[in-house]
Amino acid sequence: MMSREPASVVEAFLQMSERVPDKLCLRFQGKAMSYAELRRSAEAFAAGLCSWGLRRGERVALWMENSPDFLAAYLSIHLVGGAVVPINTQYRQWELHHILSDAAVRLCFVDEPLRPELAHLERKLPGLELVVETGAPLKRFLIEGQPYRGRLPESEDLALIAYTSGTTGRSKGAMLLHRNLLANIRAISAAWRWTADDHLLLTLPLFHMHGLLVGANGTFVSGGSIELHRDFSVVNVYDALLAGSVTMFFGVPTMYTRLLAEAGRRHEKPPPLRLYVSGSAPLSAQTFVEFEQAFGQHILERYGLTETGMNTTNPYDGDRRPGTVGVPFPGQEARVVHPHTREPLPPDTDGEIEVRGPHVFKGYWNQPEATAECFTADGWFRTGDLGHVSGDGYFTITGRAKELIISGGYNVYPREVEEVLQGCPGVAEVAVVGLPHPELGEQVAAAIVRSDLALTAEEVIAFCRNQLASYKKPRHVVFVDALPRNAMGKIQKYVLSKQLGETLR
Ligand code: MLC
Ligand code: AMP
Repeated sequence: MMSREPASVVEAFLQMSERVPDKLCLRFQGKAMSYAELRRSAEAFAAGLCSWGLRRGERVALWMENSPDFLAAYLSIHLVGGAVVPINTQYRQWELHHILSDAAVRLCFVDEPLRPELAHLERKLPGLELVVETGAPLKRFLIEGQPYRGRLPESEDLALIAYTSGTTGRSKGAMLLHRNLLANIRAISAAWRWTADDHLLLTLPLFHMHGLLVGANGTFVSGGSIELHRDFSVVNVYDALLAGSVTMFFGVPTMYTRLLAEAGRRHEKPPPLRLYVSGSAPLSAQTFVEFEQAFGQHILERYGLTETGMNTTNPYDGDRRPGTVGVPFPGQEARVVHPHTREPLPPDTDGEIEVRGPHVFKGYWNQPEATAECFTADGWFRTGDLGHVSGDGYFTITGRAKELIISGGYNVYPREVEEVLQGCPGVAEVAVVGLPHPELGEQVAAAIVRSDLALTAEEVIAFCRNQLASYKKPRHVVFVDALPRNAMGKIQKYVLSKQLGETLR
């Protein structure tokens, strides 16, 4: 049917499903799905969406845990020309209301247990016309047996709005086009030698870039397969590695720390994989070395961002240097510039990392000013990450210009937590910082000046959990008489981090 060069990942997937219909695409909870079966499932979603009246360009949210339905829904939204808005299943009222209203989502697919959380919000979201929960309502929504014959998305069409970077307290929607996703996954697949023989163990959440745009997209364009887990359980992952059919594993550093601990509890060592990849947060050189000792393999570390997908990677062949994030993917550029003059810096000099290439997003949804600010005149994207590049081209990330806490590979923007805690009864002032954590990398800590001295740390945490994703709650709450401020009255976060760090010891 189709022979043109695919303009989107979904088109590449359709071509694959025609070329190798019976090949394994996905295994989930012991059940296997071929390319043709996943396609049929995606077409049932697509027919449901068309019959309901979804128009091209409209946004559909996915608020679901990992499952074949997630992937079928994702593919179907692209089939019919819609844009996917993936939402972290830990999000609560504050994040949900913002994302669903900001992106003007018309329809949301949701896991049945999460449905009540949305029920509270629906009357405040008149634009959200339909919520389809898994189980019987989803079965009624799907229209089986209708191959999709409509127009496929073009490369310039909007594929996805991913919410990120809440530097202003509210997250911004990063708009990724089909051509961004396709260019990036082609570069990744080439760099990592991804082939149809690969079987990827995927336990990362599909509602974030790492799981969806690397793990799933890479499989669809290479013709490989996924061993999909609902979430990361170290025991299940270790068992799956021992079983021997997996060729690749992608994780965040916390997963590797847990795998190391698990290896210490087991007698058997998994057979070697073709590739272990780490990203989304810094992998310590210590974990890299310990993993080599315990598993006999060099983890390949790469560096990415929601706005850009994957930027740099350690080499597949050659020197994987611990503590570095490697070199730009093929066809993409990266450089280090002076944070103020924006002039490129010589090797080994710290500055801000900028990236450019076909993978870089179009801009922030409905935020022309924020979009203009993050690009230079000649198209470089300012990552907000600090670092340097070696004489032979390896990038190292040394810090962040943006205020961001990365806990277990999840991003927490202090401003967002501060805004929520500011509304907590008994809180007069609050400042949130990241402190080191042995397993999560960083943890959220809050310093609070109370207006009600009876307020407890437990109440603060409970308040936060009701409003925000649970991983954003402070793990450490310290009540102080005053926040450290400079002469201009600005809170000195570095002083606070030091003070709070001392209270933790
Ligand atoms: C869960 N919890 C966390 C947490 N994850 N707390 C802090 N940081 C985290 N990362 C909390 C929950 O809120 C809950 O608290 C308790 O821990 C147990 O929850 P859980 O679901 O059982 O957690 P667990 O399975 O242990 O999760 C840990 C994890 C997970 C590492 C497997 O966080 C994870 O999957 N991280 C990967 C995130 C990811 O994909 N990032 C990529 C973003 S894309 P309570 O109090 O409710 O019990 C990106 C770009 C790029 O950054 O470069 O890739
Ligand atoms: P997000 O906003 O979720 O896309 O997170 C992107 C941020 O994660 C980047 O700006 C980096 O700060 C961080 N990040 C991703 N990969 C790495 C890595 N390998 N090492 C250090 N930081 C990373």
